[in-house]
Amino acid sequence: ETVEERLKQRIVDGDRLGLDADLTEAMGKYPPLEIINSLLLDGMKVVGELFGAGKMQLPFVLQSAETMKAAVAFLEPHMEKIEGQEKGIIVLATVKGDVHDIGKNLVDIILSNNGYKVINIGIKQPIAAILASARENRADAIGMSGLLVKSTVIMKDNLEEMAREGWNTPVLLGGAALTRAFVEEDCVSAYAGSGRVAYARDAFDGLDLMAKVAE
Ligand code: B1M
Repeated sequence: ETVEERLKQRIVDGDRLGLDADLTEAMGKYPPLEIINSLLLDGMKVVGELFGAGKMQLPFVLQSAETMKAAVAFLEPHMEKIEGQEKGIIVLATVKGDVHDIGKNLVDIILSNNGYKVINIGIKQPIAAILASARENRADAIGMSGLLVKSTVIMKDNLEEMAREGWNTPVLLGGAALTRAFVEEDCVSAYAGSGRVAYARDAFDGLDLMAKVAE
């Protein structure tokens, strides 16, 4: 078995024993972000498929998620960082009712490593908490993440609330249940006339969008 196969399988199995040694070996071949994007996330995709098909139970999904988090924590100090002046401030949250945070935390790492200040306020955040943090930190952008289908509806509600309150801060939306069409049609019209709403397919997309927003 190659190190690539082993790492992917570790995510599927939630197997952390010896994880660091495999990650160290993989770092001899790939940069840390590539290990995450092309090896570890492949394993997570399999977990999602097995779970969706009823072939994997929730406690095992949790083990996979914990393994993913341990791997990211191990790799993070080895990632390239752009130091220097702060390019902009973003408040990042997983929306109300949603606990999924692996994607959000990857966005945090990638933005932080690229010169942005990220205020990551965590999971299950109601819009009031997100806005309070944005106000307090004078955020240049707000990022909302959510993986459940119901989270997409909450994002749209959040934008309506923001429009009602007269906000015009740009908003980035991301997470597996979203589609570009939903963001560009429903969400953009919910925030109509107020500010920009953009769909981030992945964390790098989030970085590109943040660069545009903070210009
Ligand atoms: Co859950 N879960 N889960 N889960 N889980 C999904 C999302 C699901 C699709 C699985 C499935 O059925 N196949 C399904 C949702 C179905 C739906 O809504 N229609 C589901 C379900 C049903 C549930 C529960 C309801 C199960 C239950 O309790 N019966 C429950 C929900 C609890 C709740 O939220 N209230 C639940 C719980 C869990 C765990 C706790 C066990 C665990 C999460 C642990 C954690 O995050 N700390 C978990 C996991 C791991 C998953 C899957 C398998 C993997 C998610 C993940 O971490 N992916 C997931 C299957 C799937 O997504 N297909 C699933 C890796 C991550 C890096 O990707 O977050 O998409 P993602 O992030 C990407 C992009 O989307 C983007 O960048 C990232 C990197 O490319 N991105 C952004 C994300 N946010 C962004 C924000 C940005 C920019 C980009 O800017 C703001």
